[in-house]
Amino acid sequence: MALDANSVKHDQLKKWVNEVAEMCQPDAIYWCDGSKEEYDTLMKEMIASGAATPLAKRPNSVLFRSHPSDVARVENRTYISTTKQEDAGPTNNWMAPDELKAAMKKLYKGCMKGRTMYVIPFSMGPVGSPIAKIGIELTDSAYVVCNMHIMTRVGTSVIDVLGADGEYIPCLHTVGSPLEPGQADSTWPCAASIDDKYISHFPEENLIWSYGSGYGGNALLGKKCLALRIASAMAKREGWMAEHMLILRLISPEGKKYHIAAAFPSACGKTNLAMLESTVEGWKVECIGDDIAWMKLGPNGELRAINPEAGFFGVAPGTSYKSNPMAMDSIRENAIFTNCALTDDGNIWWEDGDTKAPAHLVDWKGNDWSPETKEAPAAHPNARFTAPASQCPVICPDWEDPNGVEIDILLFGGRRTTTIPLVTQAVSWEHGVFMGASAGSETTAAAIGLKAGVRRDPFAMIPFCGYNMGDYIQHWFDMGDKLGSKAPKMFYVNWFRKDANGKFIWPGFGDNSRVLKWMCERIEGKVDAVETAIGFLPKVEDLDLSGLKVTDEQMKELLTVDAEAWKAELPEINEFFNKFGDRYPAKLKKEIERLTANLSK
Ligand code: GTP
Ligand code: SPV
Ligand code: MN
Repeated sequence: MALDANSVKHDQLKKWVNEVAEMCQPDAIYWCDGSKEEYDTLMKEMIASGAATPLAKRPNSVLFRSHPSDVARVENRTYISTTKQEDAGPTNNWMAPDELKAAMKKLYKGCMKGRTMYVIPFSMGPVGSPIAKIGIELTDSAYVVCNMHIMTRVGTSVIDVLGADGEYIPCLHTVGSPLEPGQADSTWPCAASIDDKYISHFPEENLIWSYGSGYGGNALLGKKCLALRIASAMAKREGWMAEHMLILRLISPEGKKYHIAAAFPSACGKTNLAMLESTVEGWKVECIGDDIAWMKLGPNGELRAINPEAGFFGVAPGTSYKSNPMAMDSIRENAIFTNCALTDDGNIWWEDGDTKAPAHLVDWKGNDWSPETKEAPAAHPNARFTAPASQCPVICPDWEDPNGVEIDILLFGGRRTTTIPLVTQAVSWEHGVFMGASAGSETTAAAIGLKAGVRRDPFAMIPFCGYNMGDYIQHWFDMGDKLGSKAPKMFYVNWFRKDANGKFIWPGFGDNSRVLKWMCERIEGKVDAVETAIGFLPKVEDLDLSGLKVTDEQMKELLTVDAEAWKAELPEINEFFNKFGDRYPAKLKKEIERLTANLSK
């Protein structure tokens, strides 16, 4: 076990590892080989220390409980550090690289005392494939190592691909909780104060520095930090796209394959849609990815997408055999659960799952919990499961194809109780970019400290864009120019409309297949649509609603354009776009002017 550091030929990498070790002063350095033996050994140690609880009901699976202050991404502590502030843009936190590095170096000094520093060689995308990017994460968290084993491709083969001078993205992470000699560790070490946490990106040098958090995207640096923030900046420079999108294959009863990529904000339904079980007879979904898509022009000018990840880091609450059976089957074994509740017989439990709460649980904070005396949910709303994508029963046979799949349909969306119809088709690429750019969503528990209410979240990328958002939107227009007639068709969806009693109007989940089917029929030219001020809406008779209990009134509510509500929203969209200043794309301005004129016709 462990990779022999002496076998590493990459001198620059070894130099960087030694420099970090000098600064952070770990007790030991361990090079990860990515083996099962390594995973099992680390997990055994964490079980022995009390950090992890084995689950009798799920083979090779464990539960972790985080510190109550460390439960999700921290957007207000996330930085895009470019030489010029305008290159980070109005939607990102910014600090000058020198200043940010100086502040963080103070914190990094001696931060790994009493701990082991793990060197994790990982690949985003299949190892050795031309589209893959290699990262090296240095971390003092064994929890991070085990999660990275599942979420990325970790191992000796990555070091082999790097050779003596291959390119990699350095990712430095620490929980920021050094131990004095003899000091007992806590079960979830992290920085004591949220103001000491930093999730920093230096896109001009492809560098990531993270300090103080052990949770999700703050700590598993291949995911949001590398595959979205750093990759989006690389993609802009190199003419491709790194997007917060699921990828799925939809197969029609005739066997025709359609590929869909969809951008919904965090906790707004990507994992669910990605592995949906269709309720329309004969239609089938295969999952390619549930969170991130890297998309490039293919040899024939088409848009091709790959999933750079190897696992799912999914929202647990709400997941059930009714809502997402394929996710439930993916987490039967070999899974890591974080901040779920624990049952007396050694299983995990969360709100809106398959079973009612039993009389006794241990909640995510480790306290006794019962439905009678409860003061708060037993599972944290951002409780998560980590599971290998290969365990998903409907994983697409081509999910690891380095050539990716050709995207036919791009979807945007968000969580909106009012105003936004069930589905709208863009009338052009430019209009579709406007739809994506103006997307708004009610905030969720996936990030700490967000105000409740609707926020603008262009392409679900507001927390993940590694450069100026105005330039990012322009990049979408530019990609449309390159794609020309090969451009995928674009749609906007909203599964989350509520009625006066606060109940979801649309059944959602598997029944979203009915909307996907309509999209395929649209792109085949099989069905007409109603042209409205905001785009094409379905004729209700063209939606396959067989066997569904929705009333005509409800469908009408889901499919009408509320012009007054839209008009009321325009000032807010304008205010948001105006922040782009001299980076405000002219084509975007033209689209909002067109919508404004349409709405007052
Ligand atoms: P991240 O991993 O944070 O990026 O989230 P995600 O976009 O993958 O969201 P996910 O699919 O995990 O869904 C988040 C929550 O939304 C869960 O509680 C789901 O049960 C709920 N949800 C997903 N799809 C639907 C739907 O069609 N209708 C309704 N009402 N809820 C949904
Ligand atoms: C998200 O918040 O969009 C996630 C979870 O996918 S995390 O990896 O923590 O960012
Ligand atoms: Mn996500």
